[in-house]
Amino acid sequence: MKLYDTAPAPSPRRVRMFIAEKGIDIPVVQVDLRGGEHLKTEFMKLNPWCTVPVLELDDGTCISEAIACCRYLEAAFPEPPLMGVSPEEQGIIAMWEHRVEWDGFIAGSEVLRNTAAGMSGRGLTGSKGYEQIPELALRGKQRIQKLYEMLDQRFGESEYLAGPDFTVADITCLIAVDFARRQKLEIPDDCANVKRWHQQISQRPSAKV
Ligand SMILES: N[C@@H](CCC(=O)N[C@@H](CS)C(=O)NCC(=O)O)C(=O)O
Repeated sequence: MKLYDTAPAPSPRRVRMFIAEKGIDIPVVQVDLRGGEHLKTEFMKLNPWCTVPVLELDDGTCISEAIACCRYLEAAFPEPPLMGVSPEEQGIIAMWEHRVEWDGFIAGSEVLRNTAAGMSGRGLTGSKGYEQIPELALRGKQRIQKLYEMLDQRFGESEYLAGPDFTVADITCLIAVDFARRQKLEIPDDCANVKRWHQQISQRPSAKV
């Protein structure tokens, strides 16, 4: 098995962190996004959506989409469980994970992809180039402020995002928050609960891979 990764990019970090929490070792292949390697025919054979991460299994089967890579790894390496065990846990964790992917990751992507000079003509991922829409970046910033409000309320009532245990929802949330912070959308000073959670999760060894 191998993981196609790009070290500074947030989406593959979700899978690296998941792998580290599982305590497994999977060889990594770096993909040069800046150099456009992901848009070349060779990479498109692995993932026609032209994104990292991609998990390539030993028989050549390729799984793209960060959460799908995690889903495969959870089934192949069940311990420790990061996606819940009981049907209720699995549903609740998936709900929170999806919420922060949508409200955090997608909002952060709207900001980055519609402002970065290096992403001109790359408003969305994939083989078709889309122009940037500056209004989407403004909306993305508003969405991140709303995310922080929602998270502060949640971490006031729950130690981890999906309940009493660390799960994949915390992984997605940490990386969405770090992605926003990289774009100068810092955790607001009045969000003490988010700061508490962020400091705690950032100290896990898996947060540093
Ligand atoms: N929904 C996808 C998003 C993957 C994604 O957007 N990856 C970025 C790196 S964080 C990428 O490959 N970008 C290529 C590009 O900018 O064209 C997932 O969860 O894997």
